[in-house]
Amino acid sequence: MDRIKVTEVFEGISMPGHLHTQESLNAATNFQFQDTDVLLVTFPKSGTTWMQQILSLIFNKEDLQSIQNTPTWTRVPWVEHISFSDYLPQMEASKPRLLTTHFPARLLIHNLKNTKARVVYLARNPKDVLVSYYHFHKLAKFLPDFSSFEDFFDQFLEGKVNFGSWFNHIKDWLGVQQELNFFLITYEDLSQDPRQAIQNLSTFLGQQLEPKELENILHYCSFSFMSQNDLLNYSLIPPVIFDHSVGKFLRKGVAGNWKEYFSPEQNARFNNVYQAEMGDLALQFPWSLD
Ligand code: PPS
Repeated sequence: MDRIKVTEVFEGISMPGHLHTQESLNAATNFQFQDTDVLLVTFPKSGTTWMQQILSLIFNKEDLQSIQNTPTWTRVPWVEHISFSDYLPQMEASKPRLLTTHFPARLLIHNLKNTKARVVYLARNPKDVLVSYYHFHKLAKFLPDFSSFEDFFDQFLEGKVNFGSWFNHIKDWLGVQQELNFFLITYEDLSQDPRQAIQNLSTFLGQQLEPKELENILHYCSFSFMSQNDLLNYSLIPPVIFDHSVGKFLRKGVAGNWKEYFSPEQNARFNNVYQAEMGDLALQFPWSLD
């Protein structure tokens, strides 16, 4: 498979060359956002696919059948991916354009800050991000191999994995939120009270949901529905890209799975780094580090 083991480095950030080229990355930094756009921002493994599905459902609430035949990555594509230019023309017909990025704010802010584009930042407990990312490295053949969980743990904490430091990513975006039409939501909000979280999100998006519409959205974005649907669970991705014999993209779908992986020593080390990096910012997140 073309470029499967290539890593692109762009503006100091490593990314899989299977999905990105210097050309696609440059194009993303020059992308012209529109006032009607909705941009989903995540660090990898924060629940991107879940939120892509939710955004798509909210904006197609009157005709949920129409979106069941296409995968999430074509409905809410990444602006930095090679394939983005293929999806863009078909998106122009329907507004708003629903977009995704893993980029840090510093690469997009110049084209975002003078628009009214809605930015939805989805964050997840970084301990769960780490565990999910570790498993994804086994599944995705376009990511580097790690010898052990301990090895991956160290690289993640040092910000040496693809897309760099989780801490830098979240601080970068929270640092510019006042300049943007910005909404912060967490994986934990969605897990604990999906009804309330989706209602709050819909209000930010200017979308009124009827009770029946909300019920349908809750059903179609549930882990049980998504993990059984081949267009949503990535099972149709060829084995040369995803080694389906070692795991699933929709793996566990819960908050707190890190507790089964972190040793007491790793946990203490992570907490120290977390406090040093996040400081007072830590107060605004609903996840537990215990
Ligand atoms: S990626 O590769 O960055 O796009 O991955 P991403 O979609 O951000 O993250 C994958 C994790 O999100 C979980 N997920 C869900 N959890 C709960 N409910 C739903 N509907 C859902 N959809 C995806 C998925 O299982 C991955 O988390 P883990 O912890 O590995 O299970």
